[in-house]
Amino acid sequence: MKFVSILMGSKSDYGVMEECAKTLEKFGVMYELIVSSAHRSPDRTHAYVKNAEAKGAKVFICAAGMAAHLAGVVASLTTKPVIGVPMKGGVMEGMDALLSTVQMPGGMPVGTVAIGSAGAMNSAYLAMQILAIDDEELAAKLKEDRILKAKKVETDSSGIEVILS
Ligand code: RP5
Repeated sequence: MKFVSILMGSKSDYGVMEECAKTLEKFGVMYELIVSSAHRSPDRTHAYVKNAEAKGAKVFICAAGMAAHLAGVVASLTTKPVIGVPMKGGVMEGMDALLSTVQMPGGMPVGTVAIGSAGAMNSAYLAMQILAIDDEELAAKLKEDRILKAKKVETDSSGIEVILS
């Protein structure tokens, strides 16, 4: 079994992280999704990561807001790639979570994506790009997705563009 593990620090993160799950589903990539907090349920977080890795988790995606330590804690428990998604909320609109997630000490990386929904979607894409290193079928799907994105730019432009000769 090969899958992506999505952890969220709170159920309140789900509204944004649903986008991550939906993106993985669109590409037929298996995932698990749980709420587990670095602060409120440290034992559950520890047990989940160890068990998920043993079952076949290849990449961990961790979403948390405010003093966002979830991705860092997960990174301390596994050598699988960990992607951190900083959540908006709190008085600093996600800047607190961004800095907390990204500022890991040397040798303990968390690949950190953008705050909020773009980050949620990109965490799924980045996880799939990692899986696609040795999965040709998934790699082909990601290439096709890029082609469709480029075509959409042309289509979007065609109705409104102004080009001088
Ligand atoms: C973080 O604190 C969670 O990831 C969430 O983004 C934020 C607020 O959590 P709740 O108070 O809504 O549960 O740990």
